[in-house]
Formats: sequence, structure tokens, C-alpha cells
Amino acid sequence: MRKPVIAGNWKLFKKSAEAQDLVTNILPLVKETAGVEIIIAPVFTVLGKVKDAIDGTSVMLAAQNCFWEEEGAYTGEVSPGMLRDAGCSHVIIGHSERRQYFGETDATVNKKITAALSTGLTVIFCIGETLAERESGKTFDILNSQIRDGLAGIRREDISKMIIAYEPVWAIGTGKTASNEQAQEAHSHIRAFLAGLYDHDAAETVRILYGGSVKPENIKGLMAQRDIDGALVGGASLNADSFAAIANYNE
Ligand code: G2H
Repeated sequence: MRKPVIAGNWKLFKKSAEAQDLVTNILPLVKETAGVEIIIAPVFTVLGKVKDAIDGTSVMLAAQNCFWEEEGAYTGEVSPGMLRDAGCSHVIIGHSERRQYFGETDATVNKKITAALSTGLTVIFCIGETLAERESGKTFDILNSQIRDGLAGIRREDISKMIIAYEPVWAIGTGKTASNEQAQEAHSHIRAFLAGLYDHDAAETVRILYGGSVKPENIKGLMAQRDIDGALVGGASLNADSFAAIANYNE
């Protein structure tokens, strides 16, 4: 059984007072016994504040990015070990916004994943096709190359320390969600591809999250799909009621 995961990606929102408000409003609303892992990924500057707020609860902390070197003359970067030191258990790597605006490639994503895993962080590895790629029938080829190149050199035993987030770029922040069937088709393809790269048992243990305009209204249908193990939630994670409604989808 794969434990469901609901992760809130706050993107570039929430300064400290707002972050404090949001996390303290979320905590009483999310049921800690519901059998769902809950992760919050705020901006770097409020990691400490959110960490203090979630201390003693089962909610976990993620960063939205990291660098691949542990330390050195790399102005502006944050290393995986520093994220551990700040209280993170997870890190999001390869989000499409990082690929689109910050030049991240499958090769740099692979270096980041390798470095993050070596410090014990659980990686939330994002993949997904653009609208043009989907319309030209290339969705599966794109997913295959993102997975193959992003996971180059990653050993089978590390796969269980990874979560994959399938986020079709055309559904991100656009209000358009992939249909349950479109999402399930992609998730099932991803799992089969992982089984080919590793083996069936490894592929069956990996949690695959859906991301892209997840809302309280569509979470139940998505979670009913066999290969959808949770959600990476952007816009709807910025409001305590909507994030909690998503996290409590099975009530
Ligand atoms: C996809 C998602 C969170 P949103 O980027 O990673 O954001 O739910 O706003 O589409």
C-alpha cells in the first residue's frame, strides 16, 4: 500500500507573517490520523518559521529547490545539507517553472536529485509535458526522457526515497486540470516505465503525485485512480480551508 501524499507548493508567495498565519490556520484543520502524509513547501526565507510551527506534528517540511554542491563559492545557492539543517525532510526538484524560467535541464535536475538523495532528503521529482508536446503526440516520449535522464545513476534502493510529481505544464495554474483518465493514463505509463528501468516491485512502491490546478472539487476523482497517490498543490495550498479540504479528501 502506498501512503497518500498531499504537498502544498507555496511557490513565490507568503512573507513571514503571512506564512505564520497560513501554517497555524492549516494545522488544526488537517487530521493527523487520516493516513495521509502532509508536506508544506514554503520559500527558503520562511522555512525556519514554518518548521517551528509544525514541530511536534506529523506535517513535514520541503524546500522548492536546491543546488547540487554542498558548499563553495556559489553565490545565491542553497545546498541539500543546508535544507536538512533548516529542518527539511523533502525537496521539490525539477518543477516546470524552474525548467521554464531558470534553465533547468534533465542533466541539472539529475545532479540535484543525486546530491539531495545523498543527504537523506526525500526528493519530489517533477516531470510533465507542455501543451505543444501533448498535441503533437509526444507526451510519453517526453516523460520517458525526463525520467531516464533525471534518474540517471540513481540506484534502485534510492527509488523508494523518491516521490514523482506528474504535472502537465498546460494544467499548471491555468485552471485546466487533466481529466481523471488523462492523469491516470500518464501515471500508469510512468509506473510502467519505472518498472522497465528498475523492476516491478520498485515501481509499485513509488508514490506518483498529480499536480496542476488541483482543487477541493477535483481531488476525490483524481485520488480514486489506481496510480495517483497524492497531489502537489500550488494555488489551492495558499488558503488554509482549500488546502485542508484537499488533504482531508477521504472524509
Ligand atoms: C503545479 C501546481 C503545484 P497549481 O505547479 O506544483 O500548481 O496547483 O497552482 O497548478
